[in-house]
Amino acid sequence: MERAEVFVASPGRNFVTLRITTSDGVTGLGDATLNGRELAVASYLRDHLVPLLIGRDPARIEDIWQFLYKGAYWRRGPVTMTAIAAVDVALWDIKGKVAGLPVYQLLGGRSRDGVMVYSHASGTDVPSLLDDVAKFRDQGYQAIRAQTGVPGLGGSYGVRKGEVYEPANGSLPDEQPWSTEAYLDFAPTYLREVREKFGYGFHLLHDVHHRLTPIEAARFGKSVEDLRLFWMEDPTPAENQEAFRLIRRHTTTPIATGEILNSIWDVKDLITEQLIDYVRTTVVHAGGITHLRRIFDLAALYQVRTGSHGATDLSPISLAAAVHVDLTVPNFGIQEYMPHVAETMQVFRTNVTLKNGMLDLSDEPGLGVEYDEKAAERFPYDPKYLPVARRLDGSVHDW
Ligand code: GCO
Ligand code: MG
Repeated sequence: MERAEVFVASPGRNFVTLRITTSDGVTGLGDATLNGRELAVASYLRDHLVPLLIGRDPARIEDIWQFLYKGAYWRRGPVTMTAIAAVDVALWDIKGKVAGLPVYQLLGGRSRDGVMVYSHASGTDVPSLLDDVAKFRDQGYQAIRAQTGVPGLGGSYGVRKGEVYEPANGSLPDEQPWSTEAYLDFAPTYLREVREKFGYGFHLLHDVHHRLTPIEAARFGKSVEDLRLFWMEDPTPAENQEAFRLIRRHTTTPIATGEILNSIWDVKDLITEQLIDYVRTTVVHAGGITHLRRIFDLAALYQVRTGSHGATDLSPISLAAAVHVDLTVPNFGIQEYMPHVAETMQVFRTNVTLKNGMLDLSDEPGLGVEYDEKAAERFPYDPKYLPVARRLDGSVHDW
């Protein structure tokens, strides 16, 4: 590797991008975006990893992964694993370009014709949520996540405010009220309204955003069993993998978790004890294609399927990398998908296409993504933070 550059830009939202150039002039791109903590990863890359890459053979992807992971002494964690992921994905991009093959061919070729996605329907209230669901049904999506603001709580959490869902906002975190009681009474009622209005001919998903205790999550799962959710996502914080055992004992509503987890160790018990149905780790936050495949292979042994995070705080590079992986793994489940805003697409060019709720990509070598450095200069870094939830007594709650 001759050069590795880190770009921080905010075309619609903040993204950190790594570009590696080989001595033959081949370039590879990696996403290094960690929502609300972008500069920490940029510094990890610029100050600590880039100097280690120069002069190293870009073909040795596995060896470089081990070198960066074990060589750091400090293992795991979102900043480290996002930085390693960016290097790993850029090296797969380079390998594909050198071989003249798309990355999915290097991963074993297609296991399926396309990648089923779920979109985000949301609204500040139930009528606007139902309008959003109708819009996505009309657009041909086969799976839809439904979220709406809880009455009396100021419309917070996981809900679109303007045209797009973008919770990171403001140069200081927005502190929003939360009541588990109000949520537990309300959420099942609007999910029921969605089923009553639109029927069972599509997959319905819901994100709990880690806001319940295990027994509350068990109650929620039980109360929506007849609505046949595709999954309830992040029903409880996952630091304690054991917690999911209690939820599992009480409900057949499928469980998904993993978007904030970074390594195979963080999901090991969840997978091997079959405490979840879908693992949501991503290329960008879980160590790149090399490590994600290891997680997905472990999951396949236990009939756990994939359902990678794909909100717009993951850059188009991550989305493309996800589609390459999703096309190949035998235990693919679903891919989260939100279209990036127009400003983002002025900076990133990809060949990812959407048709009938399925993503696909062309046979372009590598990842099939280009980064327009000049266009990115028009969008300087713009600090934005995710909101923080406080219970009605003022104490901090889980996101
Ligand atoms: C998801 C996530 C988003 C988060 C965002 C935080 O399932 O897509 O939970 O809703 O808001 O990705 O960075
Ligand atoms: Mg989520």
